[in-house]
Amino acid sequence: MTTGASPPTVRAPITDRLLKLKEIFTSKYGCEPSFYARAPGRVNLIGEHIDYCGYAVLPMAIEQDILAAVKPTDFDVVHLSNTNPSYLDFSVSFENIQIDKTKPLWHNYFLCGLKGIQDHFHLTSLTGMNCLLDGSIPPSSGLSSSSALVCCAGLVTLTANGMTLSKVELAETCARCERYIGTEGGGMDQSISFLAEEGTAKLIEFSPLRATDVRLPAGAVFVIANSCVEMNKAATAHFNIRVVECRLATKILAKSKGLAWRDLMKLGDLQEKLGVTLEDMLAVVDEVLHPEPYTREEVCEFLGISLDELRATVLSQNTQEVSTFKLYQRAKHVYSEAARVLDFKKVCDEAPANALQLLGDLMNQSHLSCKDMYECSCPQLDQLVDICLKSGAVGSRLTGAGWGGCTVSMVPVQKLDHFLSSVQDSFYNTDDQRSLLKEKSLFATKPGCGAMVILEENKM
Ligand code: ADP
Ligand code: NG1
Repeated sequence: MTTGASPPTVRAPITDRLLKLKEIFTSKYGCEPSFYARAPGRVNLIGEHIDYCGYAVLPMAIEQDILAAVKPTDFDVVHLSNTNPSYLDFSVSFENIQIDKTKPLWHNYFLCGLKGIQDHFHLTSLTGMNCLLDGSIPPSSGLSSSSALVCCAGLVTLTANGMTLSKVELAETCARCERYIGTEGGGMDQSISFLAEEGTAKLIEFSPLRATDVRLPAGAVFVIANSCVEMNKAATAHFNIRVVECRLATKILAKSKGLAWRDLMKLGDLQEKLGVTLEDMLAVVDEVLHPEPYTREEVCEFLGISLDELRATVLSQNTQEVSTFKLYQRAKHVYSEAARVLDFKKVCDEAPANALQLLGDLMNQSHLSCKDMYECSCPQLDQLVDICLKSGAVGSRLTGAGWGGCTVSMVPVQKLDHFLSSVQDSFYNTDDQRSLLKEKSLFATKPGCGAMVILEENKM
Protein backbone atom coordinates (compact mmCIF):
# COMPACT_ATOMS: atom_id res chain seq x y z
CA MET A 1 0.00 0.00 0.00
CA THR A 2 1.03 3.58 -0.58
CA THR A 3 2.27 5.72 2.28
CA GLY A 4 2.02 9.46 2.76
CA ALA A 5 5.69 9.91 1.83
CA SER A 6 6.96 12.67 -0.45
CA PRO A 7 9.00 11.90 -3.57
CA PRO A 8 12.54 11.06 -2.43
CA THR A 9 15.46 13.46 -2.67
CA VAL A 10 18.55 11.44 -3.49
CA ARG A 11 22.19 12.49 -3.48
CA ALA A 12 23.74 10.84 -6.50
CA PRO A 13 27.06 10.89 -8.29
CA ILE A 14 26.86 12.87 -11.50
CA THR A 15 26.14 10.58 -14.46
CA ASP A 16 27.09 11.28 -18.08
CA ARG A 17 23.54 12.46 -18.77
CA LEU A 18 23.49 14.80 -15.75
CA LEU A 19 26.92 16.13 -16.65
CA LYS A 20 25.83 16.91 -20.20
CA LEU A 21 22.69 18.59 -18.91
CA LYS A 22 24.74 20.60 -16.41
CA GLU A 23 27.15 21.76 -19.12
CA ILE A 24 24.36 22.92 -21.43
CA PHE A 25 22.59 24.57 -18.49
CA THR A 26 25.72 26.43 -17.43
CA SER A 27 26.51 27.74 -20.88
CA LYS A 28 22.87 28.77 -21.40
CA TYR A 29 22.13 30.44 -18.06
CA GLY A 30 25.63 31.38 -16.82
CA CYS A 31 25.17 29.54 -13.50
CA GLU A 32 25.05 25.93 -12.32
CA PRO A 33 21.79 24.10 -11.58
CA SER A 34 21.06 23.71 -7.87
CA PHE A 35 18.98 20.56 -8.27
CA TYR A 36 17.59 18.11 -10.79
CA ALA A 37 14.19 16.40 -10.92
CA ARG A 38 13.00 13.46 -12.96
CA ALA A 39 9.60 11.91 -13.62
CA PRO A 40 9.25 8.63 -15.53
CA GLY A 41 6.94 7.63 -18.36
CA ARG A 42 4.95 4.44 -18.05
CA VAL A 43 3.69 1.43 -19.91
CA ASN A 44 0.19 0.31 -19.12
CA LEU A 45 0.07 -3.49 -19.04
CA ILE A 46 -3.73 -3.67 -19.03
CA GLY A 47 -6.70 -1.40 -18.28
CA GLU A 48 -7.03 1.02 -21.21
CA HIS A 49 -9.38 4.00 -21.23
CA ILE A 50 -10.96 3.05 -17.93
CA ASP A 51 -9.14 5.30 -15.42
CA TYR A 52 -11.41 8.23 -16.31
CA CYS A 53 -14.38 5.93 -15.72
CA GLY A 54 -13.16 5.32 -12.15
CA TYR A 55 -11.68 1.85 -12.70
CA ALA A 56 -8.34 0.41 -11.60
CA VAL A 57 -5.47 0.12 -14.08
CA LEU A 58 -2.20 -1.82 -14.07
CA PRO A 59 0.84 0.15 -15.29
CA MET A 60 4.52 0.18 -14.45
CA ALA A 61 7.02 3.03 -14.73
CA ILE A 62 9.65 2.75 -17.44
CA GLU A 63 13.25 3.88 -17.37
CA GLN A 64 12.64 6.65 -19.94
CA ASP A 65 11.83 9.95 -18.29
CA ILE A 66 11.75 13.74 -18.33
CA LEU A 67 14.73 15.17 -16.49
CA ALA A 68 15.07 18.83 -15.50
CA ALA A 69 18.06 20.87 -14.29
CA VAL A 70 16.88 23.82 -12.22
CA LYS A 71 18.14 26.99 -10.54
CA PRO A 72 15.65 29.17 -8.62
CA THR A 73 16.22 32.90 -9.22
CA ASP A 74 15.22 36.20 -7.58
CA PHE A 75 13.26 37.28 -10.64
CA ASP A 76 9.58 36.89 -11.31
CA VAL A 77 10.17 34.87 -14.49
CA VAL A 78 10.42 31.22 -15.49
CA HIS A 79 12.85 30.50 -18.32
CA LEU A 80 12.41 27.14 -20.03
CA SER A 81 14.74 25.50 -22.51
CA ASN A 82 15.13 21.99 -23.86
CA THR A 83 18.03 19.84 -25.03
CA ASN A 84 15.91 18.98 -28.08
CA PRO A 85 16.13 22.02 -30.38
CA SER A 86 12.68 21.34 -31.83
CA TYR A 87 11.24 22.40 -28.44
CA LEU A 88 11.84 26.15 -28.51
CA ASP A 89 12.90 28.34 -25.55
CA PHE A 90 10.08 29.97 -23.64
CA SER A 91 9.90 32.56 -20.85
CA VAL A 92 6.91 33.73 -18.84
CA SER A 93 6.27 35.98 -15.86
CA PHE A 94 3.79 34.86 -13.23
CA GLU A 95 1.13 37.48 -13.94
CA ASN A 96 0.92 36.19 -17.46
CA ILE A 97 0.54 32.40 -17.31
CA GLN A 98 -1.81 31.24 -20.03
CA ILE A 99 -2.23 27.69 -21.23
CA ASP A 100 -3.18 27.48 -24.87
CA LYS A 101 -5.56 24.55 -25.38
CA THR A 102 -5.66 25.00 -29.13
CA LYS A 103 -1.90 24.64 -29.67
CA PRO A 104 -0.40 22.15 -27.24
CA LEU A 105 3.20 23.41 -27.52
CA TRP A 106 5.62 21.78 -25.10
CA HIS A 107 5.90 24.67 -22.66
CA ASN A 108 2.13 24.51 -22.06
CA TYR A 109 2.58 21.10 -20.41
CA PHE A 110 5.24 22.58 -18.12
CA LEU A 111 2.89 25.45 -17.29
CA CYS A 112 0.18 22.93 -16.35
CA GLY A 113 2.46 21.48 -13.65
CA LEU A 114 3.56 24.92 -12.49
CA LYS A 115 0.03 26.25 -12.31
CA GLY A 116 -1.15 23.05 -10.63
CA ILE A 117 1.19 23.72 -7.68
CA GLN A 118 0.31 27.43 -7.64
CA ASP A 119 -3.43 26.61 -7.54
CA HIS A 120 -3.03 23.84 -4.96
CA PHE A 121 -1.38 26.24 -2.50
CA HIS A 122 -3.42 29.29 -3.62
CA LEU A 123 -0.18 31.20 -4.22
CA THR A 124 -0.21 34.63 -5.81
CA SER A 125 3.45 34.41 -6.77
CA LEU A 126 6.16 31.82 -7.13
CA THR A 127 9.92 31.94 -7.20
CA GLY A 128 11.46 32.53 -10.61
CA MET A 129 13.63 29.79 -12.11
CA ASN A 130 15.85 28.76 -14.95
CA CYS A 131 15.08 25.26 -16.21
CA LEU A 132 16.60 23.01 -18.83
CA LEU A 133 14.69 19.85 -19.76
CA ASP A 134 15.80 16.63 -21.38
CA GLY A 135 13.37 13.88 -22.33
CA SER A 136 13.91 10.26 -23.35
CA ILE A 137 10.27 9.14 -23.73
CA PRO A 138 9.11 8.93 -27.36
CA PRO A 139 6.47 11.69 -27.60
CA SER A 140 2.83 11.05 -28.52
CA SER A 141 3.41 7.31 -28.37
CA GLY A 142 1.28 6.17 -25.46
CA LEU A 143 4.15 6.08 -22.94
CA SER A 144 3.02 9.25 -21.18
CA SER A 145 5.65 11.76 -22.20
CA SER A 146 3.14 14.56 -21.58
CA SER A 147 2.31 13.46 -18.04
CA ALA A 148 5.97 12.89 -17.21
CA LEU A 149 6.57 16.50 -18.29
CA VAL A 150 3.64 17.78 -16.20
CA CYS A 151 4.76 15.72 -13.18
CA CYS A 152 8.36 16.85 -13.55
CA ALA A 153 7.19 20.48 -13.76
CA GLY A 154 5.04 20.01 -10.66
CA LEU A 155 7.95 18.53 -8.70
CA VAL A 156 10.34 21.23 -9.93
CA THR A 157 7.96 24.02 -8.91
CA LEU A 158 7.29 22.45 -5.52
CA THR A 159 10.99 21.98 -4.80
CA ALA A 160 12.09 25.41 -6.07
CA ASN A 161 9.51 27.00 -3.76
CA GLY A 162 10.60 24.98 -0.73
CA MET A 163 7.25 23.23 -0.29
CA THR A 164 6.34 19.58 0.18
CA LEU A 165 3.47 17.33 -0.81
CA SER A 166 3.03 13.58 -0.54
CA LYS A 167 3.34 11.45 -3.67
CA VAL A 168 -0.43 10.90 -3.61
CA GLU A 169 -1.15 14.65 -3.34
CA LEU A 170 1.30 15.37 -6.14
CA ALA A 171 -0.24 12.68 -8.35
CA GLU A 172 -3.74 14.04 -7.76
CA THR A 173 -2.63 17.63 -8.30
CA CYS A 174 -0.82 16.78 -11.54
CA ALA A 175 -3.75 14.69 -12.83
CA ARG A 176 -6.03 17.68 -12.22
CA CYS A 177 -3.72 20.24 -13.76
CA GLU A 178 -2.86 18.27 -16.91
CA ARG A 179 -6.52 18.86 -17.79
CA TYR A 180 -5.65 22.57 -18.21
CA ILE A 181 -4.29 21.53 -21.62
CA GLY A 182 -7.78 20.33 -22.58
CA THR A 183 -7.60 16.51 -22.39
CA GLU A 184 -9.97 15.12 -19.80
CA GLY A 185 -7.83 12.13 -18.79
CA GLY A 186 -7.97 9.93 -15.72
CA GLY A 187 -5.12 9.84 -13.23
CA MET A 188 -3.21 6.74 -14.31
CA ASP A 189 -0.13 8.40 -15.78
CA GLN A 190 0.54 10.92 -13.04
CA SER A 191 -0.17 8.30 -10.34
CA ILE A 192 2.34 5.78 -11.61
CA SER A 193 4.89 8.51 -12.29
CA PHE A 194 4.90 9.37 -8.58
CA LEU A 195 3.91 6.07 -6.94
CA ALA A 196 6.06 3.65 -8.97
CA GLU A 197 8.63 1.51 -7.21
CA GLU A 198 11.45 -0.35 -8.85
CA GLY A 199 10.77 -4.03 -9.50
CA THR A 200 7.00 -3.99 -9.26
CA ALA A 201 4.04 -3.08 -11.45
CA LYS A 202 1.16 -1.42 -9.60
CA LEU A 203 -2.57 -1.79 -9.44
CA ILE A 204 -3.67 1.85 -9.31
CA GLU A 205 -7.11 2.42 -7.81
CA PHE A 206 -8.89 5.76 -7.58
CA SER A 207 -11.10 7.60 -5.08
CA PRO A 208 -9.13 7.32 -2.89
CA LEU A 209 -5.95 7.01 -4.93
CA ARG A 210 -3.86 4.02 -3.89
CA ALA A 211 -1.24 1.75 -5.43
CA THR A 212 -0.74 -1.94 -4.68
CA ASP A 213 2.26 -4.01 -5.79
CA VAL A 214 1.67 -6.53 -8.57
CA ARG A 215 4.41 -9.11 -8.91
CA LEU A 216 4.86 -9.91 -12.59
CA PRO A 217 5.60 -13.50 -13.66
CA ALA A 218 9.29 -14.39 -13.55
CA GLY A 219 9.30 -16.27 -16.84
CA ALA A 220 8.32 -13.33 -19.06
CA VAL A 221 9.69 -10.04 -20.30
CA PHE A 222 7.53 -7.07 -21.30
CA VAL A 223 8.65 -5.56 -24.61
CA ILE A 224 7.57 -2.19 -25.97
CA ALA A 225 7.39 -1.67 -29.74
CA ASN A 226 6.57 1.68 -31.30
CA SER A 227 4.30 1.69 -34.35
CA CYS A 228 6.01 4.99 -35.31
CA VAL A 229 2.61 6.66 -35.70
CA GLU A 230 2.37 9.71 -33.43
CA MET A 231 -0.94 10.84 -31.97
CA ASN A 232 -1.10 14.00 -29.87
CA LYS A 233 -4.13 13.75 -27.57
CA ALA A 234 -4.50 17.48 -26.97
CA ALA A 235 -4.30 18.38 -30.68
CA THR A 236 -7.16 16.03 -31.68
CA ALA A 237 -10.63 15.28 -30.33
CA HIS A 238 -10.39 11.44 -30.40
CA PHE A 239 -9.60 11.16 -26.71
CA ASN A 240 -12.22 13.57 -25.40
CA ILE A 241 -14.90 12.05 -27.67
CA ARG A 242 -14.36 8.73 -25.84
CA VAL A 243 -14.54 10.51 -22.48
CA VAL A 244 -17.87 12.13 -23.32
CA GLU A 245 -19.23 8.91 -24.84
CA CYS A 246 -18.58 7.21 -21.50
CA ARG A 247 -20.29 10.08 -19.64
CA LEU A 248 -23.33 9.86 -21.89
CA ALA A 249 -23.53 6.07 -21.54
CA THR A 250 -23.41 6.56 -17.75
CA LYS A 251 -26.30 9.02 -17.81
CA ILE A 252 -28.51 7.02 -20.14
CA LEU A 253 -27.96 3.78 -18.23
CA ALA A 254 -28.55 5.60 -14.93
CA LYS A 255 -31.76 7.24 -16.09
CA SER A 256 -33.12 4.00 -17.48
CA LYS A 257 -32.46 2.37 -14.08
CA GLY A 258 -34.36 5.15 -12.27
CA LEU A 259 -31.25 6.73 -10.69
CA ALA A 260 -30.54 10.46 -10.18
CA TRP A 261 -28.45 10.62 -13.35
CA ARG A 262 -27.44 14.30 -13.43
CA ASP A 263 -24.64 13.92 -10.89
CA LEU A 264 -23.31 10.68 -12.36
CA MET A 265 -20.38 11.13 -14.77
CA LYS A 266 -18.50 7.82 -14.57
CA LEU A 267 -19.44 4.26 -15.52
CA GLY A 268 -17.69 3.10 -12.34
CA ASP A 269 -19.84 5.32 -10.10
CA LEU A 270 -22.93 3.94 -11.81
CA GLN A 271 -21.89 0.37 -11.01
CA GLU A 272 -21.32 1.37 -7.40
CA LYS A 273 -24.77 3.01 -7.18
CA LEU A 274 -26.43 -0.09 -8.63
CA GLY A 275 -24.41 -2.32 -6.28
CA VAL A 276 -23.93 -5.05 -8.89
CA THR A 277 -20.98 -6.91 -10.47
CA LEU A 278 -19.13 -6.01 -13.66
CA GLU A 279 -20.77 -9.00 -15.30
CA ASP A 280 -24.18 -7.63 -14.30
CA MET A 281 -23.19 -4.27 -15.81
CA LEU A 282 -22.40 -5.95 -19.14
CA ALA A 283 -25.91 -7.42 -19.09
CA VAL A 284 -27.40 -3.98 -18.27
CA VAL A 285 -25.56 -2.51 -21.28
CA ASP A 286 -27.02 -5.23 -23.54
CA GLU A 287 -30.49 -4.63 -22.13
CA VAL A 288 -30.52 -0.81 -22.33
CA LEU A 289 -28.20 0.49 -25.06
CA HIS A 290 -28.45 -0.06 -28.80
CA PRO A 291 -25.37 -0.69 -30.98
CA GLU A 292 -26.29 1.96 -33.54
CA PRO A 293 -24.73 5.35 -32.84
CA TYR A 294 -26.85 7.78 -30.80
CA THR A 295 -27.50 11.20 -32.27
CA ARG A 296 -27.23 14.30 -30.06
CA GLU A 297 -30.96 14.80 -30.50
CA GLU A 298 -31.73 11.26 -29.33
CA VAL A 299 -29.53 11.71 -26.26
CA CYS A 300 -31.14 15.06 -25.39
CA GLU A 301 -34.63 13.68 -25.85
CA PHE A 302 -33.95 10.61 -23.70
CA LEU A 303 -32.45 12.71 -20.91
CA GLY A 304 -35.02 15.49 -21.31
CA ILE A 305 -32.38 18.22 -21.70
CA SER A 306 -31.62 20.90 -24.27
CA LEU A 307 -28.61 20.86 -26.58
CA ASP A 308 -27.25 23.84 -24.62
CA GLU A 309 -27.41 21.85 -21.39
CA LEU A 310 -25.71 18.89 -23.06
CA ARG A 311 -22.96 21.18 -24.28
CA ALA A 312 -22.50 22.87 -20.92
CA THR A 313 -22.63 19.85 -18.64
CA VAL A 314 -21.29 16.88 -20.60
CA LEU A 315 -19.34 17.91 -23.69
CA SER A 316 -15.81 19.25 -23.52
CA GLN A 317 -14.60 22.33 -25.36
CA ASN A 318 -13.36 20.30 -28.33
CA THR A 319 -16.41 17.99 -28.61
CA GLN A 320 -19.11 20.67 -28.82
CA GLU A 321 -19.88 19.86 -32.48
CA VAL A 322 -19.74 16.05 -32.32
CA SER A 323 -23.07 14.81 -33.65
CA THR A 324 -23.12 11.04 -32.97
CA PHE A 325 -21.91 8.88 -30.10
CA LYS A 326 -21.30 5.13 -29.85
CA LEU A 327 -22.45 4.32 -26.35
CA TYR A 328 -23.05 0.56 -26.43
CA GLN A 329 -19.56 -0.28 -27.72
CA ARG A 330 -17.75 2.09 -25.35
CA ALA A 331 -19.59 0.84 -22.25
CA LYS A 332 -19.00 -2.78 -23.27
CA HIS A 333 -15.28 -2.09 -23.54
CA VAL A 334 -15.08 -0.30 -20.20
CA TYR A 335 -16.88 -2.91 -18.12
CA SER A 336 -15.09 -5.86 -19.76
CA GLU A 337 -11.67 -4.15 -19.52
CA ALA A 338 -12.24 -3.34 -15.84
CA ALA A 339 -12.87 -7.05 -15.25
CA ARG A 340 -9.73 -8.02 -17.20
CA VAL A 341 -7.58 -5.82 -14.94
CA LEU A 342 -8.86 -7.62 -11.84
CA ASP A 343 -8.36 -11.01 -13.51
CA PHE A 344 -4.79 -10.03 -14.51
CA LYS A 345 -3.96 -9.05 -10.94
CA LYS A 346 -5.47 -12.29 -9.60
CA VAL A 347 -3.37 -14.43 -11.96
CA CYS A 348 -0.23 -12.50 -10.93
CA ASP A 349 -1.07 -13.01 -7.24
CA GLU A 350 -1.91 -16.70 -7.53
CA ALA A 351 0.81 -17.54 -10.09
CA PRO A 352 -0.72 -20.78 -11.44
CA ALA A 353 1.38 -23.02 -13.70
CA ASN A 354 -0.30 -21.61 -16.83
CA ALA A 355 0.01 -17.96 -15.68
CA LEU A 356 1.71 -16.77 -18.87
CA GLN A 357 -0.99 -18.19 -21.08
CA LEU A 358 -3.76 -16.71 -18.92
CA LEU A 359 -2.13 -13.26 -18.81
CA GLY A 360 -1.40 -13.36 -22.54
CA ASP A 361 -5.05 -14.21 -23.28
CA LEU A 362 -6.20 -11.24 -21.20
CA MET A 363 -3.83 -8.89 -23.05
CA ASN A 364 -5.05 -10.20 -26.41
CA GLN A 365 -8.69 -9.78 -25.41
CA SER A 366 -7.88 -6.26 -24.27
CA HIS A 367 -6.40 -5.37 -27.64
CA LEU A 368 -9.40 -6.76 -29.52
CA SER A 369 -11.75 -4.77 -27.33
CA CYS A 370 -9.69 -1.57 -27.85
CA LYS A 371 -9.72 -2.21 -31.59
CA ASP A 372 -13.32 -3.29 -32.17
CA MET A 373 -15.35 -1.76 -29.34
CA TYR A 374 -13.37 1.32 -28.36
CA GLU A 375 -11.94 1.95 -31.85
CA CYS A 376 -8.71 3.41 -30.49
CA SER A 377 -6.28 1.31 -32.52
CA CYS A 378 -4.98 1.94 -36.06
CA PRO A 379 -3.82 -0.33 -38.91
CA GLN A 380 -0.12 -0.02 -38.02
CA LEU A 381 -0.79 -0.95 -34.37
CA ASP A 382 -2.89 -3.94 -35.42
CA GLN A 383 -0.18 -5.06 -37.82
CA LEU A 384 2.45 -4.71 -35.08
CA VAL A 385 0.36 -6.70 -32.58
CA ASP A 386 -0.02 -9.40 -35.20
CA ILE A 387 3.71 -9.50 -35.89
CA CYS A 388 4.52 -9.57 -32.15
CA LEU A 389 2.23 -12.57 -31.64
CA LYS A 390 3.69 -14.39 -34.64
CA SER A 391 7.19 -13.62 -33.33
CA GLY A 392 6.61 -15.46 -30.06
CA ALA A 393 4.72 -13.11 -27.71
CA VAL A 394 2.00 -14.82 -25.66
CA GLY A 395 0.10 -11.54 -25.37
CA SER A 396 0.29 -8.23 -27.21
CA ARG A 397 -1.79 -5.08 -27.13
CA LEU A 398 -1.72 -1.36 -27.75
CA THR A 399 -0.74 0.61 -24.67
CA GLY A 400 -1.85 4.10 -23.64
CA ALA A 401 -4.40 6.17 -25.47
CA GLY A 402 -3.85 4.47 -28.87
CA TRP A 403 -4.65 5.68 -32.41
CA GLY A 404 -0.90 5.24 -32.84
CA GLY A 405 1.97 4.86 -30.40
CA CYS A 406 3.26 1.67 -28.84
CA THR A 407 2.34 -1.93 -28.24
CA VAL A 408 3.35 -3.90 -25.15
CA SER A 409 3.99 -7.62 -25.57
CA MET A 410 4.59 -10.34 -23.01
CA VAL A 411 7.38 -12.58 -24.25
CA PRO A 412 8.66 -15.78 -22.58
CA VAL A 413 12.27 -15.13 -21.49
CA GLN A 414 13.71 -17.93 -23.64
CA LYS A 415 12.06 -16.50 -26.77
CA LEU A 416 13.23 -12.90 -26.29
CA ASP A 417 16.16 -12.89 -28.75
CA HIS A 418 14.15 -14.53 -31.50
CA PHE A 419 11.23 -12.16 -30.80
CA LEU A 420 13.38 -9.03 -31.10
CA SER A 421 15.03 -10.04 -34.36
CA SER A 422 11.79 -11.26 -35.89
CA VAL A 423 9.94 -7.99 -35.07
CA GLN A 424 12.92 -6.01 -36.43
CA ASP A 425 12.78 -7.93 -39.68
CA SER A 426 9.02 -7.97 -40.15
CA PHE A 427 8.08 -4.48 -38.97
CA TYR A 428 11.05 -2.12 -38.84
CA ASN A 429 13.35 -3.31 -41.64
CA THR A 430 10.53 -3.32 -44.19
CA ASP A 431 10.09 0.47 -44.04
CA ASP A 432 12.80 3.13 -44.43
CA GLN A 433 11.25 5.58 -41.95
CA ARG A 434 10.73 2.93 -39.27
CA SER A 435 14.17 1.49 -39.91
CA LEU A 436 15.73 4.85 -39.01
CA LEU A 437 13.90 4.86 -35.69
CA LYS A 438 14.34 1.19 -34.82
CA GLU A 439 17.04 1.59 -32.15
CA LYS A 440 14.68 3.49 -29.88
CA SER A 441 11.48 1.79 -31.01
CA LEU A 442 11.81 -1.78 -29.79
CA PHE A 443 13.03 -2.52 -26.29
CA ALA A 444 12.48 -4.78 -23.31
CA THR A 445 11.47 -2.98 -20.14
CA LYS A 446 11.08 -3.69 -16.45
CA PRO A 447 9.33 -1.83 -13.63
CA GLY A 448 11.24 1.36 -12.85
CA CYS A 449 11.14 3.78 -9.92
CA GLY A 450 8.99 6.88 -9.48
CA ALA A 451 9.71 10.61 -9.64
CA MET A 452 12.51 12.05 -7.52
CA VAL A 453 14.62 15.10 -6.81
CA ILE A 454 18.34 14.59 -7.42
CA LEU A 455 21.13 16.52 -5.74
CA GLU A 456 24.68 16.27 -6.96
CA GLU A 457 26.81 14.27 -4.55
CA ASN A 458 29.72 16.23 -3.03
CA LYS A 459 28.01 19.56 -3.75
CA MET A 460 26.66 21.68 -0.88
P1 ADP B 1 2.03 10.97 -24.75
O1 ADP B 1 1.18 9.82 -25.19
O2 ADP B 1 3.48 10.67 -24.91
O3 ADP B 1 1.67 11.49 -23.39
P2 ADP B 1 0.90 13.43 -25.87
O4 ADP B 1 0.53 13.58 -27.30
O5 ADP B 1 -0.18 13.49 -24.87
O6 ADP B 1 1.75 12.11 -25.81
O7 ADP B 1 1.96 14.57 -25.50
C1 ADP B 1 3.13 14.74 -26.26
C2 ADP B 1 3.62 16.17 -26.08
O8 ADP B 1 4.37 16.28 -24.85
C3 ADP B 1 4.62 16.58 -27.16
O9 ADP B 1 3.97 17.06 -28.31
C4 ADP B 1 5.37 17.69 -26.45
O10 ADP B 1 4.65 18.91 -26.48
C5 ADP B 1 5.42 17.20 -25.01
N1 ADP B 1 6.70 16.49 -24.80
C6 ADP B 1 6.94 15.18 -24.83
N2 ADP B 1 8.27 14.92 -24.62
C7 ADP B 1 8.86 16.11 -24.46
C8 ADP B 1 10.21 16.54 -24.23
N3 ADP B 1 11.23 15.70 -24.14
N4 ADP B 1 10.44 17.87 -24.09
C9 ADP B 1 9.44 18.75 -24.21
N5 ADP B 1 8.15 18.42 -24.44
C10 ADP B 1 7.87 17.12 -24.56
P1 NG1 C 1 -1.51 8.55 -22.84
O1 NG1 C 1 -1.16 7.22 -23.33
O2 NG1 C 1 -0.41 9.15 -22.02
O3 NG1 C 1 -2.01 9.42 -23.91
C1 NG1 C 1 -4.07 8.68 -21.87
C2 NG1 C 1 -4.56 9.31 -20.56
C3 NG1 C 1 -4.68 8.27 -19.44
C4 NG1 C 1 -5.51 7.07 -19.90
C5 NG1 C 1 -4.94 6.53 -21.24
C6 NG1 C 1 -5.76 5.41 -21.83
C7 NG1 C 1 -3.92 11.61 -20.03
C8 NG1 C 1 -2.87 12.49 -19.48
N1 NG1 C 1 -3.63 10.32 -20.11
O4 NG1 C 1 -2.73 8.29 -21.75
O5 NG1 C 1 -5.27 8.86 -18.31
O6 NG1 C 1 -6.86 7.39 -20.01
O7 NG1 C 1 -4.88 7.56 -22.23
O8 NG1 C 1 -5.82 4.32 -20.96
O9 NG1 C 1 -4.98 12.08 -20.42
